[in-house]
Amino acid sequence: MAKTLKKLVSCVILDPDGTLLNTGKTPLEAAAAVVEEYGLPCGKNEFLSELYPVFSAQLCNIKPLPGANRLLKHLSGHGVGEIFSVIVGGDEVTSGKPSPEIFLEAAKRLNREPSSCLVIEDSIPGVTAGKVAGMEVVAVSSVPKQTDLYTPVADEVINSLLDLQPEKWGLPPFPDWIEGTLPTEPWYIGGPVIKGFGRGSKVLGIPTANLSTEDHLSLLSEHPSGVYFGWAGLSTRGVYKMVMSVGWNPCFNNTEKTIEPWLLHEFNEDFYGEELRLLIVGYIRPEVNFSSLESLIAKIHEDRRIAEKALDLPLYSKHKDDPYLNSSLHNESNHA
Ligand code: ADP
Ligand code: RBF
Ligand code: MG
Repeated sequence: MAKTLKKLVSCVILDPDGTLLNTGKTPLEAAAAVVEEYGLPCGKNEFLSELYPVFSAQLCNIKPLPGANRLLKHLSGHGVGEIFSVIVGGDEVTSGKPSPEIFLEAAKRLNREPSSCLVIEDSIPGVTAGKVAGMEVVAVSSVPKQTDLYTPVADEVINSLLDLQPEKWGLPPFPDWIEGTLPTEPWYIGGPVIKGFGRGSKVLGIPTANLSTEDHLSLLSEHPSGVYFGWAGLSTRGVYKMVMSVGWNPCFNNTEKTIEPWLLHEFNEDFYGEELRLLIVGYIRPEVNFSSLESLIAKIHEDRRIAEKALDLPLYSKHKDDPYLNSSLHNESNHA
């Protein structure tokens, strides 16, 4: 990964509403907010019916976003702040974003120059407010496939907090990356192998065993798109190393978020219809829109080498014995 130093900062300003928590709005309230925020050319009901399947979990749950707790722990552990050295409420300023007021007030209370503050924001008005305040701004894209919306204003656009590199801003690097991988809270997904786009083996020479996406909408929306790895169990065959992408495969501009696991083993035949169990234990990188198929293929092979090696580390290899992978009960769904 390129580690270009962008600019030195000494504090970080976050909006817990967008970046850390998705506070408990009703789906309709959340839809109205999104329609308004992005000036979408549709009504909130229309938006809800079309996009609710994509956003359902993100819109109204109250879980911190992936990577948020890790970020807070990291920052507070390095004296970049207690978890929140100062808090400025939206009701303590006269104008909301895109006015820079709330960020300037935060800088003032932190006793910092705006130029030494890094704002992490997921909304476009928020990104604008940070820049107008004279701060460095990392945009965490909250609208799938719409990262370009942020590019003109933000200093950097990332897909999720998993991709934040504090060292680019002169802050201490995350200590948990190991051999090119980031350990994640393990997550589980499984079901019968279905037909995919018929592209993996044919176009890339890389078969990916697809699972139904409709059955796992909320699970898929909880996890940022990107390349992950872990263990794969096939009920009648065994447990294998696995590397996969989650997302819209930007090289092919898919409209559906899919999960594309490549089992790191040579099989003599297809296994459509068989029960596939995946235990995902780590993250490698965001999805990329490569300019050629060759560079996509080369990158996937690099992902494979990284995953193969990392999965031998005790941290990851211990999960190989998880009973979820071996259990051959087809409709047991205690994890999925
Ligand atoms: P599809 O678009 O239908 O998913 P692919 O070209 O991606 O087709 O091939 C995936 C299929 O190939 C899987 O469903 C599985 O039956 C088979 N397959 C054979 N070897 C592997 C492997 N190592 N990893 C994943 N799938 C494999
Ligand atoms: N597709 C992309 O468009 N961009 C990627 O960065 C990308 N990375 C992948 C990494 C791995 C490990 C795998 C298995 C697939 C990846 N793909 C990526 C998905 C690939 O496009 C997909 O498997 C095929 O399109 C088959 O549907
Ligand atoms: Mg496939």
